[in-house]
Amino acid sequence: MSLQKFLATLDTLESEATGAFDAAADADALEANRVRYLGQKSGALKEVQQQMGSIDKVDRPTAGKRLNQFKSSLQAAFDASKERLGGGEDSSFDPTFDPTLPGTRPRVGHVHPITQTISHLMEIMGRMGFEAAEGPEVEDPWHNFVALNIPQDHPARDPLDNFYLATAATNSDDQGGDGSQLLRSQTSTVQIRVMAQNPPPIRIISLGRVYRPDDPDATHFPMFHQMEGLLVDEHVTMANLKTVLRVFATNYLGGDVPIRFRPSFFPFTEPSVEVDFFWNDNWVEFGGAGMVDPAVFEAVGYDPEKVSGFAFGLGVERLCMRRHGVTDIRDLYSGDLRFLRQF
Ligand code: FA5
Repeated sequence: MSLQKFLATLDTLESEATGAFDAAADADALEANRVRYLGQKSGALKEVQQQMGSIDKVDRPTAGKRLNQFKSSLQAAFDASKERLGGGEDSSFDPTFDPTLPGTRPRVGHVHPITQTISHLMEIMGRMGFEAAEGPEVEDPWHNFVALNIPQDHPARDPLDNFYLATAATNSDDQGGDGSQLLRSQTSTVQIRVMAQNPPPIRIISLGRVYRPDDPDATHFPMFHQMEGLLVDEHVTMANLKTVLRVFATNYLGGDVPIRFRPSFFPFTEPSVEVDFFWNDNWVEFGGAGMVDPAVFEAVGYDPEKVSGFAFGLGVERLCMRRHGVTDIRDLYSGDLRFLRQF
């Protein structure tokens, strides 16, 4: 076929096809025109593409260029017509759809209330200069008991009061241990780890999970979190401990929160106290505290004649519950999204 004839054919077909697309009155007419002009099997475009083969080689670049324009022109006419008819054959337009109504907001997950509480506690204590420290949840008896002045025959070491593991300890700092391992029952283990590796002064908090075979009830859970605090320096007194806890409680619970110490006993502090906060017209117990026992300083290589210090351990769940009015600790671990979404 001569180039002139080919170009003339395209001109005629182009005006015919674009006219037909423009005139299509509905989706069916548009589809019929699409098949006639753009159809893959026997459409007009396919036909002229085949005619390219009969054009003289020297004329093929010119013919090819015009063929591309022709193709784009038909496609543009089809697209414009499709849009005019509201999406052509794919139209799924719902006439009842009201774009001005508010949409359905997708639910986004959020941080668990205990994790939120931990961040909050770290922030408050951080402002008082306490740095966060961490220790392992699987411990050896030296860190969980011996260095904390809890001797072999102490009832706190009873297998019925701890989760001992069937595997043997492999850590090199299990001093004189019998190779047994347990899930730590208190974050006081971190006191030992920090002091064994750092000289005084020390000012740390440690927030983490601890495990005890307690029957779950409204205030007890077998896995819970503690906030351990430790401050060691020269001339540290109980008055410093009381001030730090009072500032902490006032910041966390809001308003002025007085502190009450009740005499108690922990093998690793002397004297030892239970800590109560006065809040919402009640004295509420939050944890234990005291002055670090000289035996603990000796276990980690500190000189008890030169330094003194205080330590405290508060229940994180109980703090979170007080602040948010949660009455049952089990709600925090139920996984019930209706409960968790409130935080
Ligand atoms: C201790 O664990 C000491 N290590 C605290 C301490 C640290 C004393 C440093 C002195 C110096 P106690 O066993 O009382 O103490 O636990 C502290 C707090 O943990 C309790 O007051 C309570 O708030 C919380 N707690 C204890 N057992 C549970 C449990 N089963 N479920 C939830 N919270 C608990």
